[in-house]
Amino acid sequence: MAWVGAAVPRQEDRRMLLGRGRFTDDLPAAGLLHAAFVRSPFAAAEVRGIDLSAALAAPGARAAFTAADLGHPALLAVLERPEFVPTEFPLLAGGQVRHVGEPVAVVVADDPYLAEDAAELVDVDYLAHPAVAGLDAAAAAGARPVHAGLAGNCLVDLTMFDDERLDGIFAAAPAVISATVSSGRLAALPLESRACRAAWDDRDGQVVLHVSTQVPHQVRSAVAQAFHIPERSVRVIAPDVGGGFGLKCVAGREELVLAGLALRLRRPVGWAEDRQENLTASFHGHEQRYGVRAAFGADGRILGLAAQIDCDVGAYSVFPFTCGVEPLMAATELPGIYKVPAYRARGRAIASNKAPTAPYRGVSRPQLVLVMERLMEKAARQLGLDPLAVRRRNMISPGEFPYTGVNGITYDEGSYAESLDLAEKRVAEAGWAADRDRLRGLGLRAGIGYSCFSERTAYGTPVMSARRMRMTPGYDTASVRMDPSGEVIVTTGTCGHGQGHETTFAQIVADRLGVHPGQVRLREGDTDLAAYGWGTWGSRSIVIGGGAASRAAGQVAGQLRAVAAHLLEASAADIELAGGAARVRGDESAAVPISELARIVHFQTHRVPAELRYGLEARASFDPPGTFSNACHAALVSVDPGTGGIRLLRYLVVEDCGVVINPVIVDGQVRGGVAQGVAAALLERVAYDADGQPGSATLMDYLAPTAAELCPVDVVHLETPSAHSETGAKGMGEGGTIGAPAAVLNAVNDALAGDGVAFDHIPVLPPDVVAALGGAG
Ligand code: MCN
Repeated sequence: MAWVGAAVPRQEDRRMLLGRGRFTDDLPAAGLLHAAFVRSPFAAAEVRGIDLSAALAAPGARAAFTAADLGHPALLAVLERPEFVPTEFPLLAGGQVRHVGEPVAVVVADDPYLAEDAAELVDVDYLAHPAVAGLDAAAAAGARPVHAGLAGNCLVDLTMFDDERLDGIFAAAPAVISATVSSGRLAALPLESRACRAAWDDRDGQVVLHVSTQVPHQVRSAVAQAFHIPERSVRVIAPDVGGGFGLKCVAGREELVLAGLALRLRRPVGWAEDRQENLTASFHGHEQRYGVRAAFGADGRILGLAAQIDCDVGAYSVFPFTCGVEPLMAATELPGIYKVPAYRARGRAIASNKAPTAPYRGVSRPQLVLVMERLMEKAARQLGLDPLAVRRRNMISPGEFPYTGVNGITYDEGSYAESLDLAEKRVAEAGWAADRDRLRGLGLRAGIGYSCFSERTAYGTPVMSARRMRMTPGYDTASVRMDPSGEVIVTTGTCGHGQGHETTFAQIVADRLGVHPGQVRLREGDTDLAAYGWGTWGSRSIVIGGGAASRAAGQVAGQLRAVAAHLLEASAADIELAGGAARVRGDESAAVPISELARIVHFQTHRVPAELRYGLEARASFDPPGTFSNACHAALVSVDPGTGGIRLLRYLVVEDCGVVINPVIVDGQVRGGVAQGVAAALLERVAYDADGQPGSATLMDYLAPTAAELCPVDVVHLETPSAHSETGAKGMGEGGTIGAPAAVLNAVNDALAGDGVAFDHIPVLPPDVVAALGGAG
């Protein structure tokens, strides 16, 4: 294996850095009309009438539509379980609006500015209602239902693993820790906000959508469902995508409306979301609250765990995942890497008059890791034990893998204890404790925090089917084709949007075929290229798409070996493919370039045995049971007791994602993820007031992290290959985001322990610190 494991520079960087990427809004604009959406200023209101006449008379305006004009197109995402209440997601709101920013009409004009001007002239007659804009307000008895008849605003209410022994365990336990742990609502904030171009193609009889998306096939399915047309009539293409972070792994209503406009107008129409729309009218995530009780033995061993998990999912259930994605993942995976003998969890999705939520990076794992890591710290404090020793006592240990937990999940081989040991060692060697003490000597508060966790990745159909989604994702497919010049084209159903797939997929395939990765081109993100594919989310791509590509490439390698064996008069078993040539093992003189084999197969077919004729091509699929990466994060922070300002000073990640395909890319993923997780802990918060009015509609209010708020992130690798993966790799694209909030919060709490202060919520903002210290600074 020459290329897997090598720090191959990212193939995609050159075009990105030269500004030659092809993002949706860069596509040629000849004849393009532009859409602007009319959005509700109210969080809850009845729409009593919409007058489009002034907008239609505006300069440059070409058309305008309400929901009724388009036939009330809507999506319905379904969990096939009685605890789920299906609700429609209208593309344009008809009778009711349910959050500020919800689109009620669309105007089409000659340019985006004229479209916005015309949209402002649309006269909407609203009758505003009181909004419900908080977990307690929404779930309160008598709260106004967000959807007619929705009792307690509860879209999902599921009790899982209801262990009858728990009450007895709590009654007898030496220590019982109770906590309420919560996390703020976040915006995924991709650099490229959502964008779409839609055009009708008469020749192919298709509406062609260029969309900035993570899931082209699911967007295609959504268009087909909303407009009652066959999937064949829709082609979705994701060009370069400037980040998604989960926000683009669901079907956006505006993109689908554009498909409707192209179907109706037979003219190309474009739309690019502005940042205000992105922050208020797109998708959010992570507004969760955990009420937990955990029983511990005197030695720090966890004896039982009970959790009530409430997720404020906003106004709608998103397609195709539904609003069940956060509570179901949280309730299933809460125990994490710890051996919990008895468990009960109730997970609820509560609707509110806020923007809907999507599976933001990490989904519920940053929160459930936060909960477990807070419990470990609290138990240690109450029992007078070392917090790392308590973790060690409870975590799944070497020799216990594969381990099936109380939640029914089987964890494949990991390095939970080793990663903690190594992190502790590195922290000691680097003198973090001395740094902390020096800062304390200066009058600052300073602390060190850890988090230990696993990241379930590559959710295949065997795992996803347990959720009972009507559309059950999981598998993926790939095809590998060698052209007559010996160059390779790989197509998959995954859809990279910043992860460097073009490079890492090429590394895997290059090794299988014995060619250079530069000879391998990856084509993702086009529904006409792959039969079906589930896109990129859940850190699935390298295990599932890469696994399928590896299998398909293996088949093409077999074809190449057979042709070479025939030409070299050797046995196929003796042929090795490496360095661009097929060689007979042990005979340096017997070799033929792979490009020559490709030329012969295509252009001198008569020289090839009948069964090997007509191209070098194979297709394969892969559908694993899933695999667990793991990591230990450590953070050193200082806290200024006067201003409440928290600074991140040092950060260490010891991570294990099995076989590392490309260390540069993995390190980049880890560092980006840590930045996002630190921001969730210390900076970012989508704010709403009690009337459901957004208070963070610009980047002056929604504080994204910059280099100034971060510090260098040291990354160390352990490699425990997965038996469930073709390449031994495990997914890792969310790990940085999952581990950082807990490590940072534990560090802040360590800093403030002497003041008797401990926070169980994120983000912890300077006013929280100042208030908790009560003016101590
Ligand atoms: N990789 C590797 N070796 C491994 C594991 C992964 O070299 N053992 C490489 C992969 O080849 C791939 C990258 O690391 O190039 C991430 O791989 P993987 O873990 O399979 O995750 P996905 O490619 O499926 O990406 C999804 C994940 C998710 S869920 C979110 S959200 C996310 C993320 O990736 N959003 C991102 N990383 C992002 N990075 C960028 N720049 N932008 C986003 O929106």
